[in-house]
Amino acid sequence: MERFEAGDALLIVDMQNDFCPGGALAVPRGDEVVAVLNRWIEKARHESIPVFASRDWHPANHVSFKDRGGPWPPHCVQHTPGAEFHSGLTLPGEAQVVSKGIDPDKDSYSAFGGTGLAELLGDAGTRRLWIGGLAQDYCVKASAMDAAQLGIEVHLIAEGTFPVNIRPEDGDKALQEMRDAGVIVERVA
Ligand code: VGL
Ligand code: ZN
Repeated sequence: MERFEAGDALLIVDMQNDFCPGGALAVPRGDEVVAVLNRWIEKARHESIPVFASRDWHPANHVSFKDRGGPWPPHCVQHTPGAEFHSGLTLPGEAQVVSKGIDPDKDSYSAFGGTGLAELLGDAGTRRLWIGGLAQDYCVKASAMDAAQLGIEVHLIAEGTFPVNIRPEDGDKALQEMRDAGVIVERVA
């Protein structure tokens, strides 16, 4: 595991039941990253590195749902069990949670979309951001690329994320797009 330093922050993206096996929009093996991310969370707490968590938090009539012509089955509907964080995830009480996709008529894959996350990271003095969670080819990718765009040095925790689309080329394509945007892909066991 890489070392944290002052100015680092950890972002856990959408580690919710609906994105795990058995959920409405399951990422294959999605639950396997919980143990990995818990180790990073524990290390962050130990070193007083701030922890942020995003959640997909849709109204029941969200525009990204198939019945409104969107690409996805209903998922992460506010206040339903599917929208809860995976019960094994050990988020500390002081973790700052941001919710996205709240507007029925707008979607945001990025944890930065209308959440104030950029300001929260700025307030925390963030220079480097470590990112893991779900899904690698959607919300993790969009969040990592937005963070890089903000001038933050982004490190993707590669073993802490899986793509929803498991055609091999999709996960790899997402990794390549992130690399092209300046994201540092860390693969450390
Ligand atoms: C996500 C699809 C739809 C994600 C969210 O968190 O990656 N993917 N909504
Ligand atoms: Zn969504």
